[in-house]
Amino acid sequence: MKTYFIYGIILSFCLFSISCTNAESPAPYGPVPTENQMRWQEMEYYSFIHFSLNTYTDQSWGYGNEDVKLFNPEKADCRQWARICKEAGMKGIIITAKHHCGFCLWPSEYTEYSVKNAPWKNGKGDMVREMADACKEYGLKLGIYLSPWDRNHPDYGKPEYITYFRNQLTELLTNYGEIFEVWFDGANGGDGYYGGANEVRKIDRTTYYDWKNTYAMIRKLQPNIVIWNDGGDRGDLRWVGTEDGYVGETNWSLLNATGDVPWNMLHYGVENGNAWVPAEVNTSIRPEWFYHPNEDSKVKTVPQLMETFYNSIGHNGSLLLNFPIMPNGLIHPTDEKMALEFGNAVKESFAVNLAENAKTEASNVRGNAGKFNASKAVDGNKETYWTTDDSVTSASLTVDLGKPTLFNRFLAQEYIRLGQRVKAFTVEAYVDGQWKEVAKGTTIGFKRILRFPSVEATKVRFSITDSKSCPVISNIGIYSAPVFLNAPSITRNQSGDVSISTNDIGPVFYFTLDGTEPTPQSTLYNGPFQADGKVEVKAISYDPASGKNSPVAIEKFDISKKDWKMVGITGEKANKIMDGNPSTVWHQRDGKKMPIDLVIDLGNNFNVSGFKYLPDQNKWSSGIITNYQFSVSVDNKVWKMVSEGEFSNIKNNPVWQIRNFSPVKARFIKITALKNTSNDDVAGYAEVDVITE
Ligand code: FUL
Repeated sequence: MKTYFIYGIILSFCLFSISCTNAESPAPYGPVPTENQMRWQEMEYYSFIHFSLNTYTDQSWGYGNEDVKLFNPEKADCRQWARICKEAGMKGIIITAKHHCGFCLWPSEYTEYSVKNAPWKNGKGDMVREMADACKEYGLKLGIYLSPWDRNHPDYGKPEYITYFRNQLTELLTNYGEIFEVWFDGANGGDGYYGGANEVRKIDRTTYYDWKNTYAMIRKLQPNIVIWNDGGDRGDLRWVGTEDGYVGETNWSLLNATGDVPWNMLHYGVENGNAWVPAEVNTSIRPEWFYHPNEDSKVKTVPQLMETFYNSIGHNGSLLLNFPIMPNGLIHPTDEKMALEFGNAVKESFAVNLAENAKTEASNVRGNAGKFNASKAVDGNKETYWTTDDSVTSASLTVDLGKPTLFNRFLAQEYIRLGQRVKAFTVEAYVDGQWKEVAKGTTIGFKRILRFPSVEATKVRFSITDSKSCPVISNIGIYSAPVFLNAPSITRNQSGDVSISTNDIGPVFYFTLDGTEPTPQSTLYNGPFQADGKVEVKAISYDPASGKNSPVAIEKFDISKKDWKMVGITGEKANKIMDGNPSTVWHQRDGKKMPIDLVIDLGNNFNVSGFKYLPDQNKWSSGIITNYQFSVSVDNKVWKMVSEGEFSNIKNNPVWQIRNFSPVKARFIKITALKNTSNDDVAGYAEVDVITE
């Protein structure tokens, strides 16, 4: 009896000590975020402001010789920018203090190429100061974009430039209060003005800037900063490999501390990486980064921005959304409208968390301790979490909704201070007495949101099916979000047939051809229709079930392409460049050497005042033209060159390249490809078009 008693005491002691061990917080697993990264991660959503001399020259990248006198934004108002960002739900603003052209928005002591020599405010203005003041007033954080590449500076490419670059960084990181993020663009080296040298300057991106010492200086001046750097030493944040507004569905906040970072690592992170480098998704509210008037009808709509939201913040990334500033110094009213409507749409979508404080149950709770039980994932406190015993890497948590409840979104957050762990999970709904899988995902990280068709259920089961170590879940959310219909896409083929389509299921389309806004009383689309020649098509999607319609899609078509012929080229395939379909491409790769001409007979004489080129949408494809000449002729004998230059940033942002010039009579057009992104002898075209008077 006595022996049993002693055994009993020993056993209780063992059980007690096991439960004590297990009731301790899990040890961190793998790399974890720094305090600076944590603060940044919680910001989630902030903006970019692109404003420079490019705004006045309709360019994407300035060459460095643009006249400072162009910079005169008579209505410039950083308070307008800050107000819009604040009202849109953003937490900070990163301003292009200096873009690749080298022009400085602040009166830098180290160059004459700045606002101090511009007519704006008689050279007394400082846009970075005004931005800093406006951010302060609206409770926003300030970030700085300082392009390492400087196409104006005579010393670029030489060691002296590094001193100049650091002097400028010091000015910006010393004189404008706390800076939350500094942004170093990946475009580095190439041709430029360089103080009049007009030459190509190549640098080694890995060594030229001596990032190690530059970083040390930055951290000394701004201890709370995060560094974004594409291509240099590993920064605190990473690019996601596209400017189109999405990061991988699988998204590890990890990279290797050293070595190259190929596209798949940028996009998905590295599962077993040894450094915490989370993803920042940067994209513009318009196709381009700087303001171009021809994009006024191309501002992203609420459904497009919601898509971006789910593919960035909903994929464990942050969202850095750009506003291009107009030449007058303001954000365009359409951009403001879309940003504010988007902010409201996000608020509306996540207004009610149906899981908050609901009854929960977990298949395993660490040490059976109350402080780690399932309720901690629905208590609205980001510092508490549900976690399991160390040996458990698959576990489930059930939320009892109490009554049949409709929902279509599931949100989960890991307590990332202890590392990112979850590798796979499922979401099931309890419908008619049975569990039905409604969604599944891979990584979670700081925040993961899954979308699925609305389902009505009494319970929801969140099952982690694979995890690197015991899962640590700080929050889950269940929502019923409104569905936003996408504006339809409008295309026209070479025969002049217009088609309207969407990826959404169920809607019908209404359209107009007279410039008026389409409504459900406009013409119903019954299939492709003829609308040849110059015409503007406006269309909406309409969902008869909900009575809701989409934003308006607008497409302006120029002259008919029915009589267009390629000169000197036979074969059907070449017609892909005028079939109105952006996903079909034709390449000239038959042994020709650059420069490679493409000549088109328009069939008649026209007053041509511009041309448009859409590159292959696959950025890894060869044949994406970067440098071009455009010529016209009435007889295919005497040619006049009317435009030449570069398609800047075309690889990362493969949007329509539009060039305007003074109207000129032409029947034949010639695009001469001088160079492409892969430096070989291939010229590719998804679409080519002209602009006529
Ligand atoms: C790119 C740049 O080259 C663009 O001009 C823009 O600033 C964008 C944010 O980054 O790589």
